[in-house]
Order: sequence, then structure tokens, then C-alpha cells
Amino acid sequence: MDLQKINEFAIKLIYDAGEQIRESFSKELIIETKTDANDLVTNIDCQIEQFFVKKIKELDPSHKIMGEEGLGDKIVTLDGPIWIIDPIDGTMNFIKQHRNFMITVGFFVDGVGKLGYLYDVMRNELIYAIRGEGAYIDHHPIRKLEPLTIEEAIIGINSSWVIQNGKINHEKIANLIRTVRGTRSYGSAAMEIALVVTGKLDAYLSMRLAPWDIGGGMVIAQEVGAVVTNLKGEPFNLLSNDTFLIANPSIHQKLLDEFIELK
Ligand code: 2AM
Ligand code: CA
Repeated sequence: MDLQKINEFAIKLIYDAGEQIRESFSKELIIETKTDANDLVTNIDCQIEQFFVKKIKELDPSHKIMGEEGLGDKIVTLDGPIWIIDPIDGTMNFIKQHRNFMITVGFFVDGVGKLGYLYDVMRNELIYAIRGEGAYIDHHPIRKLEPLTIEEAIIGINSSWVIQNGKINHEKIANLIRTVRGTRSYGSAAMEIALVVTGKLDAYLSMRLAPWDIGGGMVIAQEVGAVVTNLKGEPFNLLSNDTFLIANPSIHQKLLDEFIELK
């Protein structure tokens, strides 16, 4: 399999998809809800996923596609070549802010991440990685992450986890927030991962993410030395939703040991 060729194909596809999304702002947006009133999808999410599915099947019909909107294949195992795609990560931001959303794509073979992409559509900023060959931002190499202490860290976290809740010990999270230098919340997992792999955030955690939110980011994380697990410290499960932690390697274990206690 010629990964360089597939990489060039994927980059072109992502830039084309970004152009379609930017053009969509002058057209009518049809917004619908999915599992609940805040789980939104638009005609553009579906249009972009359909575009990826069509182009990938033209490239090679044996490649399988796991997409958020379900327009690809039904994936029950990670065997063979699989594209994991979120056409718009941060749909609520896309609708409300017209910014702060990403296209994210991962290419896996037999469960091993080979290519990863995080594309900030409105900034026109592309981060990508080829397994074993490093990660790039706008085609410039990204350096490995530098060590730091928890006290120096800026972390991405949704504020709801500081309020009493059924999923995590909120008092430990409050203590984490007291300990770190600062916190941020962006509303797009792919964007928060992009910030961690480029050292602009030092960790990001979430109680529930889907494989397409993080698949591309996982491949990039490995190339810059960021550590990805679920909140139990296990590998993220790419066949279902899971909890999620990406962090600078110097603070990943300490975050799990001292500040994260699942209920
Ligand atoms: P989305 O915009 O593609 O749906 C928001 O905090 C982040 O969590 C976004 O990356 C969003 O992705 C993701 N997200 C929102 N609802 C989710 C759900 N029910 N399962 C998994 N990820 C979700
Ligand atoms: Ca999405």
C-alpha cells in the first residue's frame, strides 16, 4: 500500500471539502436534531461525508468507511483498511459561530493508525501525520512535546465536570482546576486535540467521545509523543464511544492517578 499516495489523495479531499463548507455559508442550512435537542446535524455534515464516501470508494472500493453520519459502511471489526471520518467536528460551533469546527480523518489498517488529519476549516490550517514519519502543520514539521509540570499546564475541559455529576468525582476535577495554570473549552474535540499536539494545550479530557472525534488525532498524537488513553488509562476503544484523555507525556499518568476518579 502506497501511503504517500493515499496521503496526497486525502489532503486534496480535505482541502476540497473545506472549500465546500466555506461556500455553504451563503446557502440555506437545514438543521436537524439526532439523539437529543443539543445533538445537531446539518445538510452540510451529510453532504461532506457523502463527498468523502464517493471519492474513497472511487479510489478503492475495498476501503471501508466509518463516518459520524453513517453514510459509509457498518463497521464491526477493525480488520483491513478503514477510514474514520468526522465531516464536521463541532457542529454546534459550525452553526452558531461559523468557526471553531474541524474536519478530521484517520486512516487505519488492521486497527493501526497510518494517517491522521485535523483541519481547521476557517483558519485553513492542516495538521497531518504519517505513521513513523512525523507530524506536520501546514507542511512544516511539528516538534516533539516538551516536558512540563501540572502547575504549568493549560488543560481543555468542559466546565460541566466541575459540577456534581454521575460520571466523575467532581471534587478532584475542582482540585485539578485549582492546580493547573489555566483551563479552556472549545466545543470541538478535534480542535482541542490539535491544540495538544502542537503544545498550545497540555491535556484535554472528555467523558464521552466517538471514534470519529479522535481517530485522526490519535495518529498525530503518536508522532509528537502525546499520550492517548481512556480515563481508565486503557487504549481508547475505536469500535464504540469511550472516555478520553490526551496529554503531554510528562503529566498524563499524574492526571490519571491524582485527579481523575470515575464513578
Ligand atoms: P460533533 O460536533 O462532531 O458532534 C463537543 O464537546 C465535542 O464532543 C465535539 O467534538 C462533538 O462532536 C463531540 N460530541 C458531542 N456529542 C457527542 C456524543 N453524543 N458522542 C460523542 N461525541 C460527541
Ligand atoms: Ca460531527
